[in-house]
Amino acid sequence: MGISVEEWAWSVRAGDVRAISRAISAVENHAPAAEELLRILFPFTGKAYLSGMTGAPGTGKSTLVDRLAAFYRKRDERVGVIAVDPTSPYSGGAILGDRIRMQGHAGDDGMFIRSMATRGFLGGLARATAEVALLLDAAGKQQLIIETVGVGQDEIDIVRLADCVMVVMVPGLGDDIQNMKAGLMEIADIFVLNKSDRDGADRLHQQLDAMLSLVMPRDGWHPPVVPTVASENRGIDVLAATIDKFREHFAARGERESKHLEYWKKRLVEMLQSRVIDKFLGGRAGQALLTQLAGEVAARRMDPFTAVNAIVARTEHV
Ligand SMILES: Nc1nc2c(ncn2[C@@H]2O[C@H](COP(=O)(O)OP(=O)(O)OP(=O)(O)O)[C@@H](O)[C@H]2O)c(=O)[nH]1
Ligand SMILES: [Mg+2]
Repeated sequence: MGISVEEWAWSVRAGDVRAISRAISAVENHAPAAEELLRILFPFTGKAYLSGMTGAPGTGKSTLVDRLAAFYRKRDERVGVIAVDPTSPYSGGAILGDRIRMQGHAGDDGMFIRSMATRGFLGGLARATAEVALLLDAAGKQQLIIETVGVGQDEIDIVRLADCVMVVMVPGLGDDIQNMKAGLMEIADIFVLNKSDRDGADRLHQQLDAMLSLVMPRDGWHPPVVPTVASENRGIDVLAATIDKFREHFAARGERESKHLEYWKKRLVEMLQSRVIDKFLGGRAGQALLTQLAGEVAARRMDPFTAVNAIVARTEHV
């Protein structure tokens, strides 16, 4: 393709769907051009509001995201959706579902939906997701929504990136709150009680309220519980209003800035780590050296400190 990275970046900023899609693929593949592209685009980011939607498989996250996105579109806001792990076993490959969703928004260039599979990302899924969010931010999307199944540390890392974290719960899914991953409980800014048309919704609501009343408010914010029936588009307006309220609450207290500061501290260290590892252990020779030294250490023929010194020394006279 005969265009410069500058031109490419310009097309992304203009919201060109093909340019954005190509940029996302470049980021996913860790293509050399991706870094340059992100560098050019970075000054134009930082405007989007990022919401994360997580929860157990099949709780209705995609349906919620879809309805919320439609709600924002009605408010005339440009929306980007990143669906991570679209292949959860529950729905047997929601990529199909995402295609159907996309069709529902076909022809609407204020809406961009992208699915990302969870396996095989160089430098980790959280890195790729964060960079895709930057791209969509630069492309002028005002509301970004990330959907991820709340199962592992990877997913928690992803939603941590969000300005507002929503944890979706449903009645009848072993509705003991104790079953919930403690890590998820802690990061929730808003609890969405979806499928509240089902039996047990009231009980779960009471349980959540009781549990939350024991939790100290974080920075003056008590995570509220918002009942929804996503499949019938019920409660979405209240959910959107609650997100707005949270956004205002934190903007007023400067919390968003300090959250971003913490985030970038962590990100810069991660980037430095991968740069350093590349430098010292990059390429086939680096990997061979690592294997050889690890063998020496495992066999107790060398201590690990000497091994690390040997790795560093090798690069010093390259
Ligand atoms: N009864 C009821 N069903 C719902 C509601 N919201 C979503 N569903 C249904 O629940 C099923 C799962 O919905 P999804 O939106 O795919 O759930 P998900 O959490 O994205 O699923 P995964 O991405 O596979 O983890 C679908 O059949 C939805 O139609 C609701 O509020 N009430
Ligand atoms: Mg889904």
